[in-house]
Amino acid sequence: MRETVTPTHCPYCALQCGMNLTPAPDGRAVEVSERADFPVNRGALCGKGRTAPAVLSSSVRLTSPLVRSEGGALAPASWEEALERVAEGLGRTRAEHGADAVGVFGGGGLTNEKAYSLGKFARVVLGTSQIDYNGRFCMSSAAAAGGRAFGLDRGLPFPLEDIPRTGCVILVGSNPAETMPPSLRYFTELRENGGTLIVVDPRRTRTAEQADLHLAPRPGTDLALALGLLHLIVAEGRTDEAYIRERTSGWEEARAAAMAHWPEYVERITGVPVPRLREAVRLFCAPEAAMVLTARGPEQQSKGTDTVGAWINLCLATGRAGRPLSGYGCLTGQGNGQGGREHGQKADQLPGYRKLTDPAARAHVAGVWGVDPDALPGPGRSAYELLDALGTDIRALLLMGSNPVVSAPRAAHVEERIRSLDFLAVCDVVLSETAALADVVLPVTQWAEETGTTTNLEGRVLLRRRAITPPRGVRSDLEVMHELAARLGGEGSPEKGFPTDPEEVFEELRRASAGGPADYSGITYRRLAEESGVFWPCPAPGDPTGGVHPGTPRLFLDRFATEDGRARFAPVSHRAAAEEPDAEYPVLLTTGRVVAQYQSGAQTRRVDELNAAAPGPFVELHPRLAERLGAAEGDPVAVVSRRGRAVAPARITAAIRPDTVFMPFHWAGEGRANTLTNPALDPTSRMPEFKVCAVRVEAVRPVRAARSVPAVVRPAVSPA
Ligand SMILES: Nc1nc2c(c(=O)[nH]1)N[C@H]1C(S)=C(S)[C@@H](COP(=O)(O)OP(=O)(O)OC[C@H]3O[C@@H](n4cnc5c(=O)[nH]c(N)nc54)[C@H](O)[C@@H]3O)O[C@H]1N2
Ligand SMILES: Nc1nc2c(c(=O)[nH]1)N[C@H]1C(S)=C(S)[C@@H](COP(=O)(O)OP(=O)(O)OC[C@H]3O[C@@H](n4cnc5c(=O)[nH]c(N)nc54)[C@H](O)[C@@H]3O)O[C@H]1N2
Ligand code: SF4
Ligand SMILES: [Mo]
Repeated sequence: MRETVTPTHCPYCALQCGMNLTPAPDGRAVEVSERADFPVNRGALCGKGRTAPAVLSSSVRLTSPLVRSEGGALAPASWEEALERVAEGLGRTRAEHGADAVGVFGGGGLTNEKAYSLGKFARVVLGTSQIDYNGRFCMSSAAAAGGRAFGLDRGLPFPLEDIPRTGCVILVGSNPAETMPPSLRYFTELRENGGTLIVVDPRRTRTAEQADLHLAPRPGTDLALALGLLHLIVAEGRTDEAYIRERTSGWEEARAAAMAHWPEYVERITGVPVPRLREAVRLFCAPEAAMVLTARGPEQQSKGTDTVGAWINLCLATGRAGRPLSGYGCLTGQGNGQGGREHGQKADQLPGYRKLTDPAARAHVAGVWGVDPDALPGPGRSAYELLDALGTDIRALLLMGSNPVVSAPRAAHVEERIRSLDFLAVCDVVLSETAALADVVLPVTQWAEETGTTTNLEGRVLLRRRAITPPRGVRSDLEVMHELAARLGGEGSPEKGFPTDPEEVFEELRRASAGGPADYSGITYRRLAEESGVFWPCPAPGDPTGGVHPGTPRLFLDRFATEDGRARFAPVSHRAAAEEPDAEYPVLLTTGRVVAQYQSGAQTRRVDELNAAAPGPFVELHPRLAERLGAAEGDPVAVVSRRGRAVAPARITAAIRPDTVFMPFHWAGEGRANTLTNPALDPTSRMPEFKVCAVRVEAVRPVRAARSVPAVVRPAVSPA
């Protein structure tokens, strides 16, 4: 047991707050203390980070592999037996139905080393094209739009420290007060410095409460809203013509599309009054510099890519991108939401943010992996499409770092697909709702028990360090892949290509990423241990005597990463959500998060303090809607969509639009929000429409008034 303090990072969200861990006397538990020297959070932590050590305790986690017996129950088994069963289950499916009948599903919480190894494992060991991950549900629309506009996608093209020094920030569908609390100070400081904050959210969230201006559009109408703002910018002569000429392309088409979106028309679609649109334009255009930041609100829509494109257009038309203290950014979500999307667990991707369809990329990565480029499969299905194909085209699945039974859209259907698999293997730290359906569950080590790198929402690569000894009986995800590669590889077994030492994996990742858009080749564990992270791209110095590359905190200042160096406007027009309210389903449902629970809740629902703060699901609804239903605070209400029915207590608040209800998605069972959500996919990013679907709301008991809402409620909302 070591008495030393280990500086590391939180296991949860993309802020990747720095924290210090000190082992408790038993050498297993750890205590969290402030790590003030890490610049992103300067010691501050939210309740999830502070209580994260609770999930390390062996009483809430898996410490033995589980194998499903003939009788159908999961029972403890040896590692040897469990690994054999997984190799047999995946191997037999591959032999009988072909490599593409084996699927792999990863997660944006996995370290870079794990994400990289998983992508390689799928393509080299299993030979399958069918790999994707939960990041598809997270920021894939922003990634697609960013790539299209700038030629390169990195969540934030600048560090968070730039926020307090800009003039205005529009925060679109982002609730950092609950989803990244320590980041709120950047927005507070912005306002203290005289800058302004605009929040766009159908709910008056804790974040919106801090804003100078809150716009509350109907869910699913952000595209129209952004077009309306651009219309006003043009009409009021606030465009930056010199910038448009010198640094962009595609303006004429984008301008024409925006001009077709009259403010009054946009008010009708969004419910945001024209004077508020004008006020937003004034606040955004007055200062020298400004930013637009999006999160899941506008992105998790069946038109998320175009919607983000429309918000980027605002930055481009006003000369607010690729200039100091200005730009568009996406606030990524999971701990390694950024790195997890760069190193090959996405269906169309190779490490270094390379494209699987690019012959040069295939040749480079195949060279690093020591395989024939022609042997690498092509792109596979996106996450929801992959889950939807389970039990039919895809008959066996290896899942690492996600809990889709709770978090996937149309979850009852996904659960049914998972149950219909011939074979399911899950690596997890706890028995998640998805792991409970597996044929084999492999218990793995977690953050404080292993070393690895993550890349936070700023593109800052960080080192998470092992602080304590894992409990007996668990192994790391890297060890699992090493063992499975040995068993499944056959002749010339490739297990040596799957090192169990994370630093060895990172050294290979450096080479694989070298020369790619997300170039990590100049980053080493040593540097990460000494610096507060390194921003990619960070190429290795060309000549051996050259100095180290400092990394790239700020992108695009000289040119964009497109071929001609210009940013591209997106020629986009408004279109409706996949499901609009009608007589049968007259209300809109949107979904999201609360501060004390994380994602599917697999980890945080095991922490007493967090459960006390957020004990279960709820339906947030406006007093007017509640009155119509005859529902009082805490009464169970049923929310019914074309996919199914969920029941949870009413939480009545004037902070939400009267035509909309909100449910957090952290819980399984009767209150599972994803029983209701619509898997309509964005045509480009394949992002499902988590943020809007049509529902009917019914009082379950006591029934004091009408049983359902009779007509579409469409107020001109003005909660600010
Ligand atoms: N406490 C907590 N923190 C987390 C997480 C967690 O599960 N719990 N998860 C992490 C992850 S992976 C992610 S991706 C981030 C997500 O971080 P956020 O994007 O901040 O979280 P959400 O609650 O999903 O959505 C943000 C807001 O979008 C609003 N919204 C809903 N529909 C619309 C719409 O149509 N338009 C607009 N403009 N807004 C809309 C919702 O009301 C909500 O307040 O959080 C990270 N941090
Ligand atoms: N309705 C609705 N649904 C949503 C969203 C929404 O806003 N609304 N948001 C979507 C978004 S943005 C996201 S990111 C997804 C997230 O949803 P999920 O993909 O389900 O994410 P988690 O709950 O974090 O699941 C991670 C699982 O991996 C385990 N785990 C943690 N660390 C490790 C590790 O190192 N190795 C292994 N093998 N396992 C590990 C955890 O215990 C947990 O069971 O949900 C999506 N679903
Ligand atoms: S804000 Fe995110 S990274 Fe920071 S302590 Fe909370 S969950 Fe962890
Ligand atoms: Mo996410």
